[in-house]
Amino acid sequence: MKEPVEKIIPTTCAMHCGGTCVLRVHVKDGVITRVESDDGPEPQLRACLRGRAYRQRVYAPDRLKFPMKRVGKRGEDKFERITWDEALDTVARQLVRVRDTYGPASILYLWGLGDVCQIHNTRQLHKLLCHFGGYTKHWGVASFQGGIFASNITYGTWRTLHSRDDLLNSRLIILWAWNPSSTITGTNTSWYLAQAREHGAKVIAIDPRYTDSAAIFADRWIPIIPGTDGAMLIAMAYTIIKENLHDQSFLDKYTVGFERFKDYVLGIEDGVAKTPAWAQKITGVPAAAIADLAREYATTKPAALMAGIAPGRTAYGEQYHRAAITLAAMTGNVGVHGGSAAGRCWEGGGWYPYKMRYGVAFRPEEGENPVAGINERAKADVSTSYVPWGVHYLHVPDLLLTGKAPGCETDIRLLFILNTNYLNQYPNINKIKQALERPEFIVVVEQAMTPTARFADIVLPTTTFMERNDIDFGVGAPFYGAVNKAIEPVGECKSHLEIARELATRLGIGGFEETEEELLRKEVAESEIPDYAAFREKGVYRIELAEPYVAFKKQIEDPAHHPFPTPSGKIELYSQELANLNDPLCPPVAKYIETWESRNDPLAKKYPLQLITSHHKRRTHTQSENLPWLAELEAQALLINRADAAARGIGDGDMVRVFNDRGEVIMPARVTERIMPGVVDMPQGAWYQPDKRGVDRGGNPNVVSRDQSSPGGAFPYNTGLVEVGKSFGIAIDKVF
Ligand SMILES: Nc1nc2c(c(=O)[nH]1)N[C@H]1C(S)=C(S)[C@@H](COP(=O)(O)OP(=O)(O)OC[C@H]3O[C@@H](n4cnc5c(=O)[nH]c(N)nc54)[C@H](O)[C@@H]3O)O[C@H]1N2
Ligand SMILES: Nc1nc2c(c(=O)[nH]1)N[C@H]1C(S)=C(S)[C@@H](COP(=O)(O)OP(=O)(O)OC[C@H]3O[C@@H](n4cnc5c(=O)[nH]c(N)nc54)[C@H](O)[C@@H]3O)O[C@H]1N2
Ligand SMILES: [Mo]
Repeated sequence: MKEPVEKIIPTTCAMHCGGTCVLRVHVKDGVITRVESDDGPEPQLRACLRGRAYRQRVYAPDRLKFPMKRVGKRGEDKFERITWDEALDTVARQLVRVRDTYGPASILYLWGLGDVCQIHNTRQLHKLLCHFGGYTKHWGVASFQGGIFASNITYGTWRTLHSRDDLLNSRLIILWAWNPSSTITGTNTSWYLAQAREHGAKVIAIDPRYTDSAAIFADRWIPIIPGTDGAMLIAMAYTIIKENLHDQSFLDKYTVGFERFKDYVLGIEDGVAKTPAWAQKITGVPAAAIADLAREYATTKPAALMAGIAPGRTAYGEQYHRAAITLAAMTGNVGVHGGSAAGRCWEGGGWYPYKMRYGVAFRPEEGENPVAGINERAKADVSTSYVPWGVHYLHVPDLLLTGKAPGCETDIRLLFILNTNYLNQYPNINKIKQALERPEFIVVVEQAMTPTARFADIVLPTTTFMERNDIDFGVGAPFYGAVNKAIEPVGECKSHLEIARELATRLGIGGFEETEEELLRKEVAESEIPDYAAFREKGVYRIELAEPYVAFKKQIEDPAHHPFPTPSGKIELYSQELANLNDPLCPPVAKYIETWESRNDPLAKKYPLQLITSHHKRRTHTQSENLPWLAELEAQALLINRADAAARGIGDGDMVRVFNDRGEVIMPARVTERIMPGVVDMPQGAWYQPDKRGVDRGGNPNVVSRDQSSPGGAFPYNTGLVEVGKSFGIAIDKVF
């Protein structure tokens, strides 16, 4: 017998971490045998542990292979295999029934990103539902809505990033809550940071945790109380103003409203001078350290304040981002090589002005959503023009339970869920579980039997990026990555394109005739890529830049011809639009606003520890959590400082209860000096595994997190109080 030939297919990892790294997939007899990464010319686009382990994801035992229908109670996890015909007929029938009985606004299409690519993403179902009569839409980006809000208000756009190679031009790099050695956020980010160090840049990390990035790159680690970053930045502004270190000519030329900000900082507005001593009490950072960093940032040119997005995921997180941008402008670091506009240090695939339109954004030619008009009436209730119509993601449970949420009023009867492990990833799981009992019908399109899929009435199995052709974008360096199909779909899995097409046929909707190949060729035709076939064969098309890409370079070099896209044409340190809101919690200049559930909240007597929920290096959110290779690397555990653990009689590896009024989790503790006292970290993305009492054994922080949105839409995942106690195992648990 002839030995089967092994083929090596170049493709691009499409997991949702900002890394779009080269994978070389070995395939023998239609089966993936191993996955390697880039061994081509420099700079290689090398994958991390998750990309290299993807084979186990494709063949995971809990991979969905067939359509399923619920046979037990909703959420009970009892399913039966059915045919595609039965599954799609049922979904089509339910869609028609709900639209005709209650109207299309009773359909909520809930999506996330998952394997984010150009064709096989959320657009296909959006298009289908638009043609079908529309649907109620959600809004709010869990990752960085606070950053989007602040950048839009201050710069008039959310695109504020440099290419990562520009870090080599920086003399000082501040990793403000940024840990790219774990979270990637752009292929090769860590590699550029390493080179910047070799070039002599000083690196300072500000984080409640001593992260891997702090350990590897930083000269100094400054721990800070979560949710107080705005206070530290504003006190830095105080020192800079008092010592006259700000770049007044930059401020005069390119910004509006600095004087108003200054009035607030100096206490002219409210009688409180925002001195480093003031901030020390709030942030836990010594006043001298704040003043030193301020001087260093203002006098080391150029300096990159890399504003992480995690402090933006706190209550009033918008203010932190506004304050960071204000400091970048005060020091003249906007639009220059080696600087940083301090918008947010990760933007995803839309960061560079690629000619190809970013796939996730819905396109007008694909259809208008007729429900927009219906919900438009509710828009009047919403506080700012940066808040679009629809339901904020955090308020989906309210809408399902009561038919009402800020900006949206409608009874949801049908939920169409894809590319999100919604139940697992959004706050207050116990409330979400109740809410998921309300709709008459839930369909989930998934790759794995996730905690969310367990709540479906019909589950449709879909392909991974190894089983389809697509295109991806470089984040941090401009390139296109070909996603090349390595194997045929596992089991009976179908791609989004096929699912949308087959539903369209059943619903009598046209416009889904184009093949994957035709659609991809169309995308490439509107891009910089000269040759489709060569691109697919090579796997990567790099856009060669004469110099690193710098956001706002044109606005700074030639302001007369290139105004900022704000109402004033300048960087708006004071925003008239926000002033018009007259909302003290969403003020016109950056302000420090104390979060709810802070250390000073009376609730802290009962629940004294602040919970943060970092992103784990061994999984992308909930994706790949179930892979033994990766699970072996680092267990899901609660990070707790030695002092807090000792005070509670907790030893390393002990099982602990983490709880508040919203719920309870039992998981192992990791006792460490790598997190500051008073703060615990439960990394997000662990799969929710409730026991019989409804206590989660998976280590999922969203059991205890709070479902309240910030005024500008920020998701407060890193704001919340808990208590931690030793868990005494099954016997005593039964007594509680
Ligand atoms: N406590 C806490 N919670 C958080 C965060 C936090 O910091 N703390 N972070 C938040 C952030 S930043 C984000 S972005 C969200 C992410 O939240 P989600 O987007 O819900 O998380 P994922 O685990 O990426 O879920 C994607 C799901 O889509 C599936 N999938 C992957 N590819 C495809 C595909 O091609 N088609 C279909 N149909 N499904 C696919 C995967 O199997 C997975 O179950 O989580 C948020 N949740
Ligand atoms: N491996 C991996 N990579 C990922 C992801 C993943 O799940 N896994 N998710 C991707 C996605 S969608 C996103 S949005 C990004 C998320 O990227 P980030 O938001 O940057 O990631 P986090 O780990 O949540 O937070 C970064 C750091 O902020 C710190 N931090 C938390 N709260 C505060 C605070 O209030 N103040 C300060 N100063 N620091 C704080 C945490 O300790 C952590 O070290 O990562 C992307 N990349
Ligand atoms: Mo995210």
